[in-house]
Amino acid sequence: MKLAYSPTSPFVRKATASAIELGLADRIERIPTDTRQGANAEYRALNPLGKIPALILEDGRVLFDSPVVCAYLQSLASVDKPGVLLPTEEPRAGQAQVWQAAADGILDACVLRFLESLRPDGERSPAWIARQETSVQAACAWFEQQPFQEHGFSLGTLTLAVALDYIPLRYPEYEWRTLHPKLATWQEGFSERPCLKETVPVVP
Ligand SMILES: N[C@@H](CCC(=O)N[C@@H](CS)C(=O)NCC(=O)O)C(=O)O
Repeated sequence: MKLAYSPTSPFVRKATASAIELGLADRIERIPTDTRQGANAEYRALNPLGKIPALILEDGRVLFDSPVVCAYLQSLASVDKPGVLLPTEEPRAGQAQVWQAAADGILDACVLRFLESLRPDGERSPAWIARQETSVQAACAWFEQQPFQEHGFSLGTLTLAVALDYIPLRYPEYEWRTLHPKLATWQEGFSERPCLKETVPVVP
């Protein structure tokens, strides 16, 4: 399998960390793919949305986006490591799914805010930036009320940890550690997992 990859993408980090956690990392070849200026036609033939990650299977099928890639990896490990990323029993099953969605939403809002902040004076919309910031802040406040400490590892908590690590890179003004002490304490311990330590983003 090949993974369209960049060292800074938090969505790629989800997929890579999932593969490590499931013991599948050795089966994945990483293909450097730069989408920052927009994907080229060759890559869009694989993923028409031009986004990473995408997982290219040996039979030529291409899987995207990151929730689909991670679910596929979990299906490959269904015998050895069942339910590691996607638990099957409630309430953990639902928590894993909705927490992944909320943490993906934090990532999307951070990316949109950052891209807007790069636009020239006069084209930049402070209202749009504020809207993305509200999404990040509200989602962090919502997470602070969730029982993530008891939940253990899943794709939900993995994505949450990836999102919290990404906030300082794209929205450094938001002091989430000070504002959300339960999340901060949890993140400190959770980040010790090898799948997170081995995938710390490299920012040029
Ligand atoms: N929902 C997608 C988001 C992926 C995404 O936004 N990837 C970014 C890199 S962090 C990208 O490739 N952006 C290129 C573009 O939007 O043109 C997922 O979960 O995989």
